[in-house]
Amino acid sequence: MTEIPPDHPRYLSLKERHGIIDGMHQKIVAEAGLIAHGRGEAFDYLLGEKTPDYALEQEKAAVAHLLLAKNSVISINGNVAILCPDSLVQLAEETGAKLEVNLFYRTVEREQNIKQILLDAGAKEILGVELGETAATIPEITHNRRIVDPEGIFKADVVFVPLEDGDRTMALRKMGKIVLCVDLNPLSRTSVWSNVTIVNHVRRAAQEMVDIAKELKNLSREKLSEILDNYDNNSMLKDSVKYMAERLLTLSQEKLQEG
Ligand code: PTJ
Repeated sequence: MTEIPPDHPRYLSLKERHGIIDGMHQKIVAEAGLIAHGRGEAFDYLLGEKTPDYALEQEKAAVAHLLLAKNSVISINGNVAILCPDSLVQLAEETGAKLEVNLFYRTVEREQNIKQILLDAGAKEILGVELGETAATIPEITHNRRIVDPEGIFKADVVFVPLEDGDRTMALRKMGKIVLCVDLNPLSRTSVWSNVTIVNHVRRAAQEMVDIAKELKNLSREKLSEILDNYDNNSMLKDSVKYMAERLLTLSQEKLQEG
């Protein structure tokens, strides 16, 4: 593993980048996962690599959905298995959600490696691995993400898809499910199609959601529903875009004056 000096100004970001690269060599992250991560980094630069206030509101709404669900599932891919396995396992525990491995670039080796990471992080049950003939499929999708666990995503009412590509979100919505996502790109198809989109880095979002779940889990169903009463994903996405646009302008004024 490449050593990053802890005093490097972008220590955390570089450490994470190398974690993703190592994850690819260990057959956890897909090769395309590196490209996806780079795209995420560019958007996170616009957030100043910090959680904005609007994201906390999005995270609260997502947690409320998870707590209100009859049957919720957190979908795990290669990138999130490297970036935040502990937080996602804790979030499942705090909200009663199941964990399911669901991969775009599906191989049995990657499924097993990701399952092991989740077990090491304390998970007890992991769905979606080596499904073979027991697999269910999501209608309308032709790629590998269509393969789902009949006991997991297939029958869930709420599905949390941290870091996703667009078509499955659309297909899950068409199946009548509530979809929650984390995506640093507020204009991606996943972002636009989800019921609740969290525009934040998945590592920060997952950790913050664990803390929020600890706070909210003792609320009544009425109080949890109130959080969602006036929630409008489209308007929250507009807030996210506005935040990024304003930060880009401020940043460019600062940086360009420096030179
Ligand atoms: O592990 P697999 O086989 O399931 O494959 C996973 C990847 C990520 C390769 C696959 O889902 C994919 O190709 O995703 P996309 O279409 O590149 O979309 C990824 C989205 O996540 C993009 O909109 C990125 O901006 C966003 N993103 C990337 N890194 C982060 C992120 N959002 C939040 N936090 C991040 N760290």
